[in-house]
Amino acid sequence: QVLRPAGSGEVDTTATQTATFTQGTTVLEGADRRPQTSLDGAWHSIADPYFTGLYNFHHEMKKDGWFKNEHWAGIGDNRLLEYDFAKSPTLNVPGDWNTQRDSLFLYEGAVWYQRDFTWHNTTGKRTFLHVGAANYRSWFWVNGQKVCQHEGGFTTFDCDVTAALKDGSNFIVAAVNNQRLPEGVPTLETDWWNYGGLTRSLALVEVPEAFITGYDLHLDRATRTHIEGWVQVANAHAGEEVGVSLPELHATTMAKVDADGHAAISFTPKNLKLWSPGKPVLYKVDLTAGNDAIHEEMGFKTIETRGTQILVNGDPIYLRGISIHAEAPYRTGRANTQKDMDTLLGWARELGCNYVRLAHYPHDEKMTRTADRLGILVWSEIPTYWAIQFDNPIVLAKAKQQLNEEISRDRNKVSIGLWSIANETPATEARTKFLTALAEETRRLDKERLVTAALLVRDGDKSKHEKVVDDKLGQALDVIGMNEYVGWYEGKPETADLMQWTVAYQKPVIVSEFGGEGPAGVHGTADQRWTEEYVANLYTHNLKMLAAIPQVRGMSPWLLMDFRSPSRQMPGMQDYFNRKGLISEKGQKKLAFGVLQNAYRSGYGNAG
Ligand code: GCB
Repeated sequence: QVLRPAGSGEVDTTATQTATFTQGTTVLEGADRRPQTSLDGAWHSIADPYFTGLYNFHHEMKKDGWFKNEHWAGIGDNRLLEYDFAKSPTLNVPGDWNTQRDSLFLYEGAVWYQRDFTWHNTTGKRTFLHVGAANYRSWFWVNGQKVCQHEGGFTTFDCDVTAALKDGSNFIVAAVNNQRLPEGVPTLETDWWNYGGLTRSLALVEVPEAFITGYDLHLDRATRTHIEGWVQVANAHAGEEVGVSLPELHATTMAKVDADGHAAISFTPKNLKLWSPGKPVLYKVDLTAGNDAIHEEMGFKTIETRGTQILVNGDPIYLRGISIHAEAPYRTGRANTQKDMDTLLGWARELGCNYVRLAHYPHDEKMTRTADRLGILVWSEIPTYWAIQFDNPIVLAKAKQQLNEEISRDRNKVSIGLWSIANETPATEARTKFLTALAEETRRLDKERLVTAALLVRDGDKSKHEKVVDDKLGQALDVIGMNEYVGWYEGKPETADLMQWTVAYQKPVIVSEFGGEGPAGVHGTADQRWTEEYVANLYTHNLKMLAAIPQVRGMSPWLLMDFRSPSRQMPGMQDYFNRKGLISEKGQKKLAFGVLQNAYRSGYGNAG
């Protein structure tokens, strides 16, 4: 072993984390509205289960890791090289690796990616690498130079690659590791497939030296005619002007940035029509700052609560929804194409939905853009799921990072109505403290949306079939989300008829989940588990039960389409799929789809 070249001597401390892993990333807001040079397509790839490309035999980071992208010329080339991207198979980006190569179907570990690209430098410009998502940890090098590393599998991030680029041919190497971590967000247990890789699009985005990094333009709740917010510009001098205009309404406002590059915006375009679920009015919005411009497409609405009501543009609304995982229809794998978004949200509309819960993590940005266009209200969530390490401050920092990335990307999407900070977490003191901090962070980042979480419900007096919703976290929320599984994890569908509900909060409640499981095409009687008839009956009884709870202002049953999950193994019934979908992954509608559709189309729900 002593004859081996040593590593850089830099010991990787990330295993026993003392700080968050993410380094060198930011969120370039509105990046999808800027001109982009796509890096999508075929990338060379190497599965590296021992992460030999990054660590030496003493687990020190290598100086000459695979990010150097060396090529072996064949016999006669006497350098010792043990990898060669150019001779390795490709994976398509965007895409999870699991559904692209049989040997990677169950793989959890590191995979390397490499591709060449041509680039021409423009003076006075800055270039960012825009990553739609990489699950779970990722490292990026441009021309052998490290540019950033990121943790979190579902949020969008950008890293400044200006200094690493050269004129002409360039190469980029990424390592992505989807190993589940006890101190991860999410943690070891989830009920979804751990799809690894560069699961969403990558691109290069060029901006001028002084550029818009973020903005928040929203309708104020008091007047509902007034647009307010801010634009943030990097590298601007105090006093430089920022412009915001809605050309279709001939409305323009100018504002000056302060020493921190911040400009407050406030103006009242005449004849502004509001966006609402089912009435998706969007406007072109042009943002300018010096040489920089972003051409947005935005809508304007307000959402708030009054007692147990949810108000959109001041009007009480009942949210007829459905939960959706980012599982690709027809082909499985991570959903990431416009067609995936159109299919999933098209089905939601067919069902009669005015709202969707995008579980359990931020979905592709195309999804929220599509919801804006279709007029569907969105519940967006970060994967603070089940029992993450609530007593670990590093985990709180990671959750806050994901929240920041989620809100920075989507705060200007008018479809967003609710930010969900958690799903089915244990009601411990550490949990409540952690999530209360996340609720505060959410409001600091966006005061215009409602804060919610999907809570567990507890049994009260069992002899009276009592169910109680009194989780302490409810105090920190605007809207109480609650998951219940009467008829599936407990009792029979008819048990729902006996249930007595006590909700301790005079706040709106959204039933964030209920449902039952069975494959499309399996038929039997209404009391035979796994049959379409059983699940349809479960829906009928649950719909009746939930209509009697006075605080309920919406629901998103579990869920639109079957999705892959490693814990769902019953051969013939599940085969690695959670079959609670109203539609199979092949697009077959089950009986319960019709039950919910009938209810929604005949005006189910009480807006209060
Ligand atoms: C839940 C979870 C969801 C699961 C679902 C189920 O409560 O929030 O992620 O997939 O139950 O099917 O058990």
